[in-house]
Amino acid sequence: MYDYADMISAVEKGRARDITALTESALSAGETANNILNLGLLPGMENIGQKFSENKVFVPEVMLAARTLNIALDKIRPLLVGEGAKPCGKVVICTVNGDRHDIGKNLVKMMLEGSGFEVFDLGVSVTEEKIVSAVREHKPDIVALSALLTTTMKNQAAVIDALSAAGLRNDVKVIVGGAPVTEEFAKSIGADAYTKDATSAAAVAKKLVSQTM
Ligand code: B1M
Repeated sequence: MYDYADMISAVEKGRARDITALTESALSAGETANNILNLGLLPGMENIGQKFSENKVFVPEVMLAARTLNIALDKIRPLLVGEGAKPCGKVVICTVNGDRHDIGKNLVKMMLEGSGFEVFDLGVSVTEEKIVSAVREHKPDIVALSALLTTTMKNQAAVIDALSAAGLRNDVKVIVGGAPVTEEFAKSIGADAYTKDATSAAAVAKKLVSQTM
């Protein structure tokens, strides 16, 4: 059993300069990208998240941890997403307006790419107007919206309203997710699907696309 203690601690303490070597060492030891993500990186983020909610650490420490995790994600990305099948659809993805959390969104993006989608990533804190214009430009099958704050969940609804107002709602499926988002909330705002994690987001996206074909 591989010992992930150093990797967990490197993420938690935001030791960005150590994370590449630790990730490489886990890969050389034969660990899979999934194990590295689920046993090394995410537990480190959970630890710092717990301390953050107890006011034991503050935004700068959490930002360093997030940066460290993102460096490792970049490293394991090709392994996590695999070879990628031929494009099976297009997705516009972002974190909604007012919300700057991007780790979950980046994971969803990776899984979608790994499932063969062409993904247009608009980034974080993206306004409804920008999303509408990206839908006009890229003509995606799916718009994927992430929200991590209870105060920004409502902006997923605002995107759906903006798509309707622009006459584009029937052209795309909208999937929503993020820690505070629930199935019930997704239904209440008229989203086509809610998924709890990145893997199920990719599976649901495939299903939605196959239904429209
Ligand atoms: Co923030 N933050 N944060 N934060 N932060 C939370 C979310 C919080 C729960 C922490 C806490 O208090 N316990 C809390 C929200 C409380 C609430 O709304 N109820 C919070 C707060 C309050 C804030 C600030 C307001 C703090 C402040 O400034 N006082 C501020 C807001 C800034 C803003 O966005 N405008 C803020 C800032 C930050 C940092 C910048 C420091 C940093 C983000 C860095 C970054 O993302 N680059 C940060 C972080 C890292 C967190 C925690 C610790 C970790 C989030 C994370 O990345 N988790 C978080 C506490 C926690 O969640 N334990 C917290 C790992 C990631 C893989 O999980 O994003 O949930 P997650 O994604 C999951 C699923 O949700 C799902 O798939 C992923 C797993 O496979 N998923 C989708 C996500 N999007 C999806 C979309 C889909 C489908 C599934 O379909 C489209």
